[in-house]
Formats: sequence, C-alpha cells, structure tokens
Amino acid sequence: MNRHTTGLLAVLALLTSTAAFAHGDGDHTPKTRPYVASQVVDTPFGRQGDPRKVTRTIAIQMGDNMRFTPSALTVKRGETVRLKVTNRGQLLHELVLGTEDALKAHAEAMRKHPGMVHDDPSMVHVAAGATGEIVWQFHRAGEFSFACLLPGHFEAGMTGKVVVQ
Ligand SMILES: [Cu+2]
Repeated sequence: MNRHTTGLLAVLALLTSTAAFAHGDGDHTPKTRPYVASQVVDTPFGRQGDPRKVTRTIAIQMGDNMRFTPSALTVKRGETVRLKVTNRGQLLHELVLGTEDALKAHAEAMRKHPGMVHDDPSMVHVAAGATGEIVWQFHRAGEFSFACLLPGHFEAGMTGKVVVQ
C-alpha cells in the first residue's frame, strides 16, 4: 500500500462512521464475493447477505446516460435480496450502496483520486456488457442510497434510493 492510498484510507476513516469501506488491492471484474458469516460487517444500511437466504432478485440496469433503472427500490426490513446489476453501456459503471452522506464523501474522495481502487461487499463494478451482483440484507429500516461513484457519474445524477420498510 503506498502513501497515497494510506492517506486516502485515513480520510475515509474520518468521513465514514463505519468500517464499511475496505479500499485496497482488487480489480474491476464483477464477481460474487464469498459469504463468510464471521466476516460480515454491520453498517447503518445493512450487511452482506447470505446467498442461501435470498428471497428476491432485483434486476437493475446501468447505462451511459448515467442512470440506474429502476432508480428507486423498496424492500422489507430483514429481507435479503440479490441485486443483479447489468451494464448496458460502453463505459465501466458501478453500484455502491450506502447512506447518502457516506456516498457523497466517497464520491468526493474518488474525484480527488481518480485511480482509486475500491472494493467491498456493498459495491459491484461492472464492465460494459457484463452483469454483476450484490447480495445484501437490509436489516435496518430507513432510507438509503446507491450510486455510481466513478468521477463524473455521481455528479451527473447516477444515483438511486432504497427504502427499507
Ligand atoms: Cu457510472
């Protein structure tokens, strides 16, 4: 890990109230992160879900028009869902779950460090034409967000809402 990355981690640690972001070495290929119950981190917006407990799959499309379709999701508290995210565009896109404030802070960090590699069970990077997924349990009620944090995309409005009832 270089000095640059270490500084960024420190910034993110200050900006986020949880350890939800694990920025480090990784690549941008969509893959399903193995579920290990003992490694699941609780966040204000839920936690990585057990794939065996998925009760619903929600298909989401991403496009170079900087939009998610659908951009508003409603889930029941406690529900484990599979977000199946397809990139219909020519550019790399990603879906990052979070609170609105944390996503804003994260987008700001991405803007300052465009080459920043980030990876976490709460996010998926999807190459053009590919499909990736996030398995997530929304165990806390509230209104949360998701966004593509690639520089310029968030600012262009590539965001969505999740209401957990
Ligand atoms: Cu994007």
